[in-house]
Amino acid sequence: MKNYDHNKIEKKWQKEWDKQGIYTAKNSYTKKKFYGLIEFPYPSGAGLHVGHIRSNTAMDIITRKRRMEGYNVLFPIGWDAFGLPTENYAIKTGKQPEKVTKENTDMFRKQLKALGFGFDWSREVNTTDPAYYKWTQWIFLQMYKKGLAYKAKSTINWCPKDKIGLANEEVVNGACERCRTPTIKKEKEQWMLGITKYADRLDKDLDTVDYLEKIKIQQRNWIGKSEGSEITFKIVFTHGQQSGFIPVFTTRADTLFGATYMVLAPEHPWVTLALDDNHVGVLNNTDEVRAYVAEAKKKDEIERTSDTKEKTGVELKGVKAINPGSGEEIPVFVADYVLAHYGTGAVMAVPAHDERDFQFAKKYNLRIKRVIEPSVIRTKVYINETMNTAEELKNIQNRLVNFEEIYTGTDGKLINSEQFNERSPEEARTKITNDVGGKIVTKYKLRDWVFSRQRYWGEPIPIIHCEKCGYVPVPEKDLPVILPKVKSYEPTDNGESPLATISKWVNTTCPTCKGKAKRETDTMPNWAGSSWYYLRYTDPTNTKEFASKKNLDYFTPVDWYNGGMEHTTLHLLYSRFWHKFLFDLKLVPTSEPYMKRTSQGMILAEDGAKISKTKGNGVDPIDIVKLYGADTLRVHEMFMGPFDQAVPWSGDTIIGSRRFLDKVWRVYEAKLANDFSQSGRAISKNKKSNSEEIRGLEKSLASEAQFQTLFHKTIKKVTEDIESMSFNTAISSMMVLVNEMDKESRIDVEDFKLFIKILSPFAPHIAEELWSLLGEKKSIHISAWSLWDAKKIIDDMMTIVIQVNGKVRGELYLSLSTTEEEVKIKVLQDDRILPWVEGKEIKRIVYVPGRVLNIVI
Ligand code: ANZ
Ligand code: ZN
Repeated sequence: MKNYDHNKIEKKWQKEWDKQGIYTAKNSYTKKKFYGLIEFPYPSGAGLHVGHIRSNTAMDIITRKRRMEGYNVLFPIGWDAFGLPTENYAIKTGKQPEKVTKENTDMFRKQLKALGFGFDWSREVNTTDPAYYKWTQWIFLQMYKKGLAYKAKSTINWCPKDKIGLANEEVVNGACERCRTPTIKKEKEQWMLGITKYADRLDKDLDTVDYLEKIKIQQRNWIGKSEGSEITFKIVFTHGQQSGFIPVFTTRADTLFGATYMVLAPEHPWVTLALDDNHVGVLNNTDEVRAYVAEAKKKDEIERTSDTKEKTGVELKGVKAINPGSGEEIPVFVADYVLAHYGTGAVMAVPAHDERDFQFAKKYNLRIKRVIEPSVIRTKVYINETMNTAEELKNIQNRLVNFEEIYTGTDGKLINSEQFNERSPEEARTKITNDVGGKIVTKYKLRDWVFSRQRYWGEPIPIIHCEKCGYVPVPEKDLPVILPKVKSYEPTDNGESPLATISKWVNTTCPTCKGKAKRETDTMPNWAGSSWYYLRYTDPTNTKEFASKKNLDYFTPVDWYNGGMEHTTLHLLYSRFWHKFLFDLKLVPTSEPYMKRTSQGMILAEDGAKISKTKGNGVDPIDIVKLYGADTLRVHEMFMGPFDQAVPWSGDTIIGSRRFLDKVWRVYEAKLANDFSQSGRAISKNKKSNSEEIRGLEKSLASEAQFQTLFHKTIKKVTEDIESMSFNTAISSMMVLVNEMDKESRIDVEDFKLFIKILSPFAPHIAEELWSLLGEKKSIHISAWSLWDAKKIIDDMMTIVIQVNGKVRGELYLSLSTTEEEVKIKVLQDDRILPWVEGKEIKRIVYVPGRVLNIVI
């Protein structure tokens, strides 16, 4: 008997697949296509760990199934290789980032190949390849031409250690996401991308795609669409003289009459103006306000808006606002819980109906005026009458107590609001907005995207600064603007990119006036290259366009994209934005890039901690491949737990997955290997006595039917489970089946082939080996997917357990239509039962239909 030698088998087939190019997507244009995508990896120096390959394995399984279903499959891979870790490594070692990237991608490629993923390696892309980033720069220029890329002064989060500007999302709890140093705010001219122009479509078009609900929710929250009103308040000096107008953004215009003070963000232009030297005397407490504003600017947004943090603020003494509803004069505060960049940076505070305003009002002793009467109070009597449990009563009472202080709901009617009294909040919202000359507006939390870094290892921004002409885009024929070699990768002390020190590169001539000019030295953020890479895969070597229309029309959109939840709000949103922009230029055929998006749970370290390079708690997949085989690792990855949930890596239980494959091998060896070569069918050859033979045959016919049912049910289950990404249950059902096969005396070779086909996406090497041992010449991975026989799935047999005086003495496998009488006769004739009842008086026979027959003697 031959052993299952994974090392030999896996290497052999990987070579063979490469040679035959079975995973190469064909530019066939007519065949139905399937584009399966995973997030391309960042090739770090640490290599892949077992956590990285969960997503790959899942999409590999899905694309293998699609290939067998007759699709022309595109399942590409590449490298998202610009970014900080490589650059920081270059700074430390002086090694060129290109060299480091090459070494790392070579290592990653080797690892991925050893796992037997069916990637189309002929379409490999690398974001740091000038032939690739030429087109990243080109797309940037198209955005520039449309006014979507612009330079603006903005306060950025600055990491003093990395000397880098960070996007908001790269700041975690007030510290740099990478090095954990607390960030500070810094004013800097930055390139920005106008993603907010697409906010509405990015939100709305989520309705048209099949994303996991939690992904849609996260995207919607990030975009933060909010419909409300803009209402303008008059500002007056204490002595009554008018000073100007300040608009506020509110989602609750119905509560206008309850606005008892106004709050401005510390960065609000009005505050800045009041504090400047030309406006001395506008405020009576300039110093106090100035100090508060300076303090607030140090804090980050999360800290400022945290629910648990005590709200602070300072009154702007010397000015008042006029509530346009009630006409009342109300105080104006500056407080850091109001954000400068949301809405209008100013709010009307309604402490009776807003939680934050309520806390603030309590603290500073401000007037609380109720303008909404909750409907629950009015139904109090009714509730009391129908109340039946003490708990319910208590619940209601609690709510009533809360209402006395603050009510944030919208179920009720207006009070203390003059002509609007008795109206519902819903209705009052528009009525009040119109009455005070406000307007209904939609606001978004989303901000424009800070698109420059002052670092080396990124795409140079293709812009030239001319003394006369201002910003001039690099002519398209001069693309790519190649990253020049530098001596030191260290950012300069004033925070400029190291590119700024290479005067030969920086100094250039203006494409427009031929005068003296300088190149932009900022580079793009690491999200640039990944914003369109899935388009390049369709046509990766095109030198005339980022991809041909023909290929884009055929291969896009991506049919199924799987990736991490951590990329939901950044990469996913950014790439949808770029895609929509390209769609508007008619350069891609659809307005959404990805039809379907799913997400895997994380694989944690064995102790449940996050796998991280610094902790060194990652397991190298190659070690597992050597010991148990890639197929075992793949099965184990998918078997460890539900795909969408986090699971700790388990090195001990991997042996279970290996045993499963061992058993598959053994079934082949024991029941198919010998006979196959002679007759193509395995036949049981054991010599048996006649009666034994007959009973055996009867039994085997019965169990054969039972087996067939299980067999076809398994095909169905695996087929469906792959679609719902329930890989773990697909595997466990195959395990059950293989256990049954192990017990069967014979296995039909065609059945076995159907089985290894459904196993093949999970364990492609062993399946291929067995397939070829069974005489097949073409790869199993391009054979047709197994279909189940619906007729065989209907279970029309029953198993009757036979007991004598309550003790199990055997069982019978009978057609469901067998009557009680027939069952009794069969049992009493059965020679397993006869010895127990012969010569005894049968007192009773108790039959539980379809299950048990008990003979009482
Ligand atoms: C008065 C009011 C009364 C409000 C009430 C709420 C409840 P969303 O839904 O997130 O859009 N707001 C407006 N601009 C703000 C800013 N720059 N910083 C902090 N808060 C701001 O929230 C909109 C509500 O958040 C607005 O409606 C405003 O408070 C506040 F019973 O106005 B509201
Ligand atoms: Zn010029």
